[in-house]
Amino acid sequence: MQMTLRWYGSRFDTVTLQQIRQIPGVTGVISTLYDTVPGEVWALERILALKKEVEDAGLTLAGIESVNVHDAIKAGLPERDQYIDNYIATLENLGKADIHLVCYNFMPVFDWTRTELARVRPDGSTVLAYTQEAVDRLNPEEMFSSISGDTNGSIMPGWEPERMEHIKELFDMYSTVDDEALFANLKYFLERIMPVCDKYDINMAIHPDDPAWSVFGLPRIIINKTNILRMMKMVDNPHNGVTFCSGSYGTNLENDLPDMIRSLKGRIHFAHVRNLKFNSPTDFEEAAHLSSDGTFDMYEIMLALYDIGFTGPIRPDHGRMIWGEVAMPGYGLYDRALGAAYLNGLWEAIEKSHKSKIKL
Ligand SMILES: [Mn+2]
Repeated sequence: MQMTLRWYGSRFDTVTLQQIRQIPGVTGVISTLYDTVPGEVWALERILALKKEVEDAGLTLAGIESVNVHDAIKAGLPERDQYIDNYIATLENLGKADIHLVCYNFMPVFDWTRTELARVRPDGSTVLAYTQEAVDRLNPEEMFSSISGDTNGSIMPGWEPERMEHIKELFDMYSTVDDEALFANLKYFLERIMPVCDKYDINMAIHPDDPAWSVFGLPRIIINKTNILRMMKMVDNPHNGVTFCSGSYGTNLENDLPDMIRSLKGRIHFAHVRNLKFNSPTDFEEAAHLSSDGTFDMYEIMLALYDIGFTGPIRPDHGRMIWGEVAMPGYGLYDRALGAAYLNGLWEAIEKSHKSKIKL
């Protein structure tokens, strides 16, 4: 595996590449052209400039998170072919820039959903949190305004104000799309992009829906083992793969995370590893990465990744806000650096104990 950190680019991120370079064992970043909009073709020059900036700082650009998919593609509208052509053109440019990993999601309207961006934990840190009861009390328009005051001045990925202004239209667009239609639209998209992925060896890594169930009545499909295996089978190409995000699949306590990882051998191209603390099955908050601070056994998650021979980029996921840092919620430096060091430690121990067993 290669340990990385997500980085939004020098114009948008409070964390610098120089700081990331000093986290022991972090050798790359996962980045994006944050000011592009879904459906836009990414210019090769801009991709190469991003890559050069990262490499000049002594890091590698390990992949893109995300190239967002236009709603016309997800909703299966007649104009989707034009947007898929644009997506292919972006992939072509990424391939020419020698980039081989693209994370994306197929969630209608909202990306991830949280009801609080700064819940205070007993140690005084603040974290993102979710309560189903709070979602049930809100309508979607209120959802955006209820969290937009807590973003520390950042634009949250998937929650761009321009997009949220059109939220009613977005809901109308998906009014006839159920889970089956969404699966069919995803299949259509993947079948069209696989040739360019084959040509440039680009691994597409779908990010799970978060939380892993329907929110506001919208369809959600990338939520559990059954559905993700169905997706792998429906377009059976190794370039059709997965971002295994423990914090997103883990929102549903019925998902057995190590078992899911083992069932996806060869198809996990990217891993997001973080912990959640459940207060009830429908109320959770983002804990520190350490197993004992949350609900998940992080050792078992890393062991499963080791067992399947995972070699792709991995990153700590959302961190807590600690030590007075002011940053995009979930994306400060300090707690993600602690997360990276901890995950590296688990990996080293697993690797060495495995090798010592072989010697015996
Ligand atoms: Mn994730």
